[in-house]
Amino acid sequence: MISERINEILNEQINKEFYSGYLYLSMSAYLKELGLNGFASWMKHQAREEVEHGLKIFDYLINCNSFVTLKQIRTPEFEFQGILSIFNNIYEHEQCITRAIMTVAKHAEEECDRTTLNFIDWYISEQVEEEETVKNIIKRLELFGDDKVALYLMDKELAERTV
Ligand code: OFO
Repeated sequence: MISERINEILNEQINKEFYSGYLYLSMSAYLKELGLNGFASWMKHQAREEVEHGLKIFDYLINCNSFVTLKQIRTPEFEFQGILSIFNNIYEHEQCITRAIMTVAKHAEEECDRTTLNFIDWYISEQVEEEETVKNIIKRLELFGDDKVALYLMDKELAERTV
């Protein structure tokens, strides 16, 4: 059985993951409007992944006989300033999520809650991967984002992402 405090922060984390999904879906719609279908599709996959992250925590709480308290998901941004600013936003957002995951780990450590520590390890690795992926896209956009042909090729490449 996990503590009340861990239970509460994990419930908050479900909300954060679902919000991430909502935000990325909103970005996907914007990218589609710009005609960047590959980027839009990549972002939609990203949104799905976030929902999966939330569901994984949901299942963990249920398996631990803990309480699931679903909170309201806030409205995501829907006005953006171009593709580079979108990816910079994502990077900042993912850093926030990493800090939230580290907070879960910190509390679990304080409480010697090995089960939660073991569970949250997967998220720590996942965050490293997510930040790195987004940072790589930013670097490439900074290098040749103004070059329309390069952007077209990158859009084609991102369209290949599958679940
Ligand atoms: Fe769930 O990793 Fe992004 O937010």
